Formats: sequence, C-alpha cells, structure tokens
Amino acid sequence: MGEVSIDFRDQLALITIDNPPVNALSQAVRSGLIDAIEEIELKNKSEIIILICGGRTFCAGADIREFSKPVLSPHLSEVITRIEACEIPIVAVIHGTALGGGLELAMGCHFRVADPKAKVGLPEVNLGLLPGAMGTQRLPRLIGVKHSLDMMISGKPVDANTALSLGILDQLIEEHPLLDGAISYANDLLNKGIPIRRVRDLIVEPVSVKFFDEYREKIAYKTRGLISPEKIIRCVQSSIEMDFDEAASQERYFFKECMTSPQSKALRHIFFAERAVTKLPDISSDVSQRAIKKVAVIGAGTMGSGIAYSALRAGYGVTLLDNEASGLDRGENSITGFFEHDVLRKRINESGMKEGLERLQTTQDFDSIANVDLVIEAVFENMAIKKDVFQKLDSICRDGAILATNTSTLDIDQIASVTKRPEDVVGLLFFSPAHIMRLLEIVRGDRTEDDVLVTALSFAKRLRKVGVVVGNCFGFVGNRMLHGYGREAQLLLLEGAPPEHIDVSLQNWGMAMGPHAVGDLAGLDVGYKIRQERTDQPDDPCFYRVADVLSEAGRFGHKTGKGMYLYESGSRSPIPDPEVQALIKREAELLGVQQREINSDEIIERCIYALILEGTRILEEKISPRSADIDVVWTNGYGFPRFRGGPMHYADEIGVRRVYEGICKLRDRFGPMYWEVPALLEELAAKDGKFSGL
Ligand code: 3H9
Repeated sequence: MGEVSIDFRDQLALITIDNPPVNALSQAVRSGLIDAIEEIELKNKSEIIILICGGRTFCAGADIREFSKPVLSPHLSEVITRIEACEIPIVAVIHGTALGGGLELAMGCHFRVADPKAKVGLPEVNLGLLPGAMGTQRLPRLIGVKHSLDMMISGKPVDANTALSLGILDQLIEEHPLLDGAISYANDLLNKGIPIRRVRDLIVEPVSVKFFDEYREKIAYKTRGLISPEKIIRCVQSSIEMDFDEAASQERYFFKECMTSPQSKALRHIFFAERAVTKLPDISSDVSQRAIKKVAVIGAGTMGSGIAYSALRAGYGVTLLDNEASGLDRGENSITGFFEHDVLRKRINESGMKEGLERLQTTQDFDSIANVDLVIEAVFENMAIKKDVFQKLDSICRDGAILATNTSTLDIDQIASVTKRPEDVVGLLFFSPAHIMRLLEIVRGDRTEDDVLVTALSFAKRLRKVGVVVGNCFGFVGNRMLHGYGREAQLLLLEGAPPEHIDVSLQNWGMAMGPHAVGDLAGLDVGYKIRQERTDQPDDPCFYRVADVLSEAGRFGHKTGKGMYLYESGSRSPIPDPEVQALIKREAELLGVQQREINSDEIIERCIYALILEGTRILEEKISPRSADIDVVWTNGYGFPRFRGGPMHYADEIGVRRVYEGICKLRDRFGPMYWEVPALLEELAAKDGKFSGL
C-alpha cells in the first residue's frame, strides 16, 4: 500500500494518508491525493469523502526535507485546488496536529472535524516562510484578518476548542474511535443535504488600512530582522484587496522568495538540528532509559528554585533541599510566584497550580532524598562545596540514581571522582532563568553511562527544553564560547566603543540582547568570581578589566541598580552612565590603550568571529559531536538569532574562507593570544569546505 489509500464503503470513500512519522505532504502524498480524488470521481459511486491520516497525527505540513531540492510536481496548491473543486463533499478529520500545509489541505476540504485534543496552526513563520498553499487566503476567509494574522505571525497552534470557536473547525468529535464519529458526521451532512462549502468563495471581512499599519507597529519589535512576517501581512491585506487567484499567485511568489532566502535556510537548519541533537551518534538507539519519577534539587537559590519549578511543571515529584530554613522559604515563595505568574498568563489553571505545589516537598535533611531517581545539585559554584555535596549524595542515594550537577564551568570528572559511581554522574546545566530558558546542556563525564545520557535527553524533552550533550571542559560549549565573545566586547570598551554602541550594534545584527546588558542582568559578580577561581587566565591586564573594576566597586548590574549601566528602581532598561564612560577612559589610559572610533562592523566581526573560532576548537577537541549542536546551544541559550542559524551555520553562510581570512587579519593586528587560527579552520578554508556535516 502506498502513502495514500482509498477504502470504498457504501456511499462513502475513505482516503487515508499514511506517511510516518508525521504525514508530511511529500511528493508521493501529493500525487497520491490527486490520484485518489480522480479514482473516486471515476468510480462515480461515492456521495461523500472522508480524508483522514494514519499514525499519531494529521499532516504536519509540507515535507520540509524537499525544500532544498528542485520543486516536484504536483505543487501542494494544485492538490488543494483539485480537492476544493471536487463536486463530492470532502470532510477532513484531524487528530494530533494539522500544521502548515496540513491545515491548508484541511481548509481546502469542504468540512473540518477534529479530535478535541487536536491542535491546528500555520507555523511557517518559524521556518522563515509564509503559508504557501493559499493558507494566507483561506484562513482570513474563515476567521477574519486579526485572528489569522495572530496565528500566522506568532506561528503558534491553537487547540481544537479555540479552532472551533474561531470557525476553523466545524465540529469536534468526542466519539471513539475518531473515524466512527467522523462517519456519523458525514452521514448526517448527507441526510440533511448540507451543500458543499468552499472557503475560497467566502468574503473576508474588510478592515481599515490603518489596522495593518497598527499591526505592523505592534509586532515590529518581536519580528525585527525577519523577512516573512511583512510578507504575511501583505498577503492578508491582499485577501481583502485582490481576488482569490490573484492574491494566491502573489502568495506563491512571496513564498518562493522566502524559501530561497538565507533566513529560511538558517531556520530550517535549526529545525533539523534541534531534532538531531536528541540522537547521539555513538549511542545505540537500543539503550533504554532509567525511570525518573522523583527528583531532588539541592540548593533553593534562584537557579535551584527555577529547576524545581520546571520539574514540577513537567509532572515530577520534587524535593527541594537547602541547608537554611530561610533559603527553603525563599525557594518555596519563588516557586509559588512562578506558578501564580503562569496562572495569570493562562498557561496553567488554579487546580494545576494546587496539584503542582502538592508535589513539592522541602527539607534540610539529606536522608529524606535517599530514594529519589534524579538529584540535581545547584549549590554555590565552588569545587570544594560541590565535592562535599556529592560525597553526601554518594553515601545516601539509592543505587542507580542519577547524580547531576548544575555547574556552569567546573570539571565534572573531578566532581564525580569523590563518588564511587562516576558512571551515574552527569552535568545538567540549566540557563538562567531556569524555568524559562530552553537550553539544557547535558555534560558527559569521562565515565558517564550511555543510559544516563539517554535519560537526561528524555528528561530535557519532558521539561520542554532542548537537551544538548556536550563534553567536559571549562565552560563546556556555551559558556566556553561566551568567554571569547564577552572578552571582545570588553576589549572594545577599552579601545573606545561605548557599552551602548556595542550592545546596539549586536542587537541590530540580531542578538536578543547586547553583551553588556546581559552581563548586568546575569550579575557582573558571577563572572568575576569564576575568573577569580581560574588558574589559567591569560597574561593580559586588559582581559575583562572593565567588568572586574566594576565588580570590585560593587557595581554588580541590575541587582545593585548599577553595573555597566544605571537602572531606575523597578526597571530593567539600561541607562548609559557617564561615570562608567569616565572609568573606562581612565582604565584605558592606565593600560596604555589608545582609544578610537569603532564602527558596528568591527564590533560584530570581532565578537562573532570570536564565537566561531572557539566553536571550531570545540569541534577539534570533540567537545561537541556536530557543528549543528553548537548552533542549537547558541540559539537556545544565548539569544543568537535563529534566523542566522547559529554561529557555525553563519560561518558556512558567509563562507568559511572569509571567516578564516578575517581571523588571520585579527591575529596579525592583535597578536596570536586570542586569535591563533585553529587547524580545522585553515583546513576547511583551504578546500572551500563547510562546518555543516562535521
Ligand atoms: C509548510 O507546510 C509550507 C506550506 O505552507 C506550503 C508548501 C508549498 N517535514 O518534531 P518531532 C520530522 S512548511 C519533514 O521530533 P514531535 C522531524 O524532522 C511546514 N519532516 O516530533 C522528525 O524526524 P526525525 C509547516 C518533518 O512529536 C520527525 O518528523 N509545518 C516534518 O515532537 C518527528 O518530529 C511545520 O513547521 C515536516 N513538516 O512533534 C511543522 N515535521 O525523527 C513542523 C516533522 O528524523 N513539525 N518532521 O528526527 C513539528 O512542529 C513537529 O514535528 C510536530 C511533531 C509537532 C508535528
């Protein structure tokens, strides 16, 4: 049986798409659908058609893998046009998710019903695209301009109830199995003689031109740098101003433009990279996970509370342990606050919050965590303290429990060495704020067992985070690379670039925040303490000099009201501080650094090339198994623009040879201390190679 099959049942023809894992609309599915419609019409014995999918979901959209190949006929738009034109009524039956081309296909059918747990959406924007099979024309006809734009610009799916109330769906099917309910619905349509409804024939409720300008303004900040949101708005505007076919051909033109753009290429790269990181090249898919039900978090500080909250939201039983009763009170209050905030934002309801808080226990007693399945230590970043905690855990925890540390820089193997079970020790590095940031670096020690890594990856998925397995070295992948990036941002200060100029340059380039604003938010004291602990600092008095002087003056950043910037009480907006400007000038004079005007191009080049250079070393040392993993770390944990695909993809995009030549120039200008060219970079440049695939 092919990807599309037909089952003739009395007056009904049942078309089933079966293209695992997500019924993507590949060429075989598209041509199968046209063949199926033609066969049904030819047989001329069916009065109604049901279109359903096998497996776990309705179609998750066009087959993204085909986008980098020449277009294969028939185009999805042709298929949908053919379906809509059919004179036999067609009912789409949705379960799981109908996304992108999947929803466009359903909107081409004459009726839509769904399982109450289904979700529907047009998430193309997340891939740098717009709906390209007339979704920008049919959705406004069904639900109006505003709701359509909200769905397409956010890319977020809506649940079945919302879809029903908006008018995307005609009915929810409570009956099981779903197909039985769908057949009753179809028979009902026939019995009542309900005529075919073609969405293309509906009229879009007009809105004022002002509406679109206001909408553009509303989304401007969130969508800055992206190409496709503006194209989506123009298509929706055309759904009012043009006839269906004219607007559809404009949509198709914009779709092509977006699909061939570097942005979409980068976003598609990240889409596949985020899925590839869940599979480790050297671990067999047969390795089974350890069962995790109960989790303990050691340390009720900001990090510990955020981790505990993430685990509670994922449904785990959590014990929060701290030496101090006052620390536990603070931790519990933070967790309650996180729940309340999520209730306010309607991400969870009151009973979910109550049930979540009931799964939380607090304790000062290590013995009470003897039977948990996973312990995550989140105490102060100090080797002696961490070792002490791990010795206790080793003597108390049951055999087979996973012992994880949230260290951001320390040697996992040293921590594991104080236990009799280094194979159960792993790093689980959450990023602050832990309940919000998606990245989870999973640090593999020398002796960490494969099943511990597999369990950690699945734990990350359940926490709705992206788990990336990395090797053990100072700062692992993310923080190690941050070091070089931050170093350049600091040196640029001494050389004459004001902090706000550096931040705005990088933000305009796409970084979520500038490095100095990030430093203030994280706390300048944090990096200061890490540098104090390091014994391998470079012999360079300029190295993080400004950050050190500010920390020593008690200017830790946002939490003290001043750091690199000033902050008004209750505000997170950084205000440039003339005192800092004077301090930087003074330090530059003391260190003999000549100040000069520095343009944005130099700022971007030095900071981003520093990232690529360290990423290359990480690949050489096999700290990351694949260059795409580094991209996933930086786009999910450090605000690197997804539309640039991560630092290594960006290097490929602008050309590895160009990066190599740029770094050689920086080495010749500033010396080899920071800009020694890695052999791998030289090798790739020489053969015009790429990081992709490494
Ligand atoms: C589009 O439709 C354009 C049209 O408007 C116009 C066309 C002309 N294609 O995420 P998972 C693979 S653009 C190919 O781990 P989950 C995925 O790579 C598309 N492959 O599962 C993975 O493969 P592997 C708009 C796809 O249960 C496997 O399926 N649609 C596609 O956590 C499992 O995926 C979207 O953007 C695809 N469309 O989540 C939806 N989708 O096992 C994209 C998935 O080899 N998809 N794969 O690593 C999703 O959001 C999630 O996959 C979904 C399932 C929610 C469906």
